[in-house]
Amino acid sequence: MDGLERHARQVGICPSSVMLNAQDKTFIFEFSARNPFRRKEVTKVKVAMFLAVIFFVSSIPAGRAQSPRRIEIIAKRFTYDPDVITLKRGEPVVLVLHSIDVTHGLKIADFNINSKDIKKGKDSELQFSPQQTGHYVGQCAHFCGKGHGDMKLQIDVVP
Ligand SMILES: [Cu+2]
Repeated sequence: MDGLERHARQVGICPSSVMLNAQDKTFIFEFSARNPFRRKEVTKVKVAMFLAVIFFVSSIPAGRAQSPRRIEIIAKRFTYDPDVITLKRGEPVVLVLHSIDVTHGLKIADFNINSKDIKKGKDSELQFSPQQTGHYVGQCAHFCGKGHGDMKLQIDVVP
């Protein structure tokens, strides 16, 4: 290889550990004059830390990709705000419903959602993942007054 590997052989590090540590020249030179047993211990710790950092960094984007999109919706007599939402097919979402007057609900039969318990002042989370494109209608599922039957949420699922 180069002077680094020759130096490593002189101080008794096997070629495979040189490969793992070749990018950290300062490390090998820093410990070359010290007790070889201690050097090997530190080498293992360094390699483990290096792999742990790689694992941690590579796991960050995956974690973000899987967390569902949150959509805040206000429920009040006799409407949802917004009352039209657009979702992507296959995308996991969480509808975060928040009532500002009385208890409401939300039923979306096509997505197996039926909540009768959207209470005033409390966030209610409904999670699902639409599997087919199309136009769907959710409806209030908790009687809330004379306009209850007209309290609807339109859901457009696009490719
Ligand atoms: Cu209602």
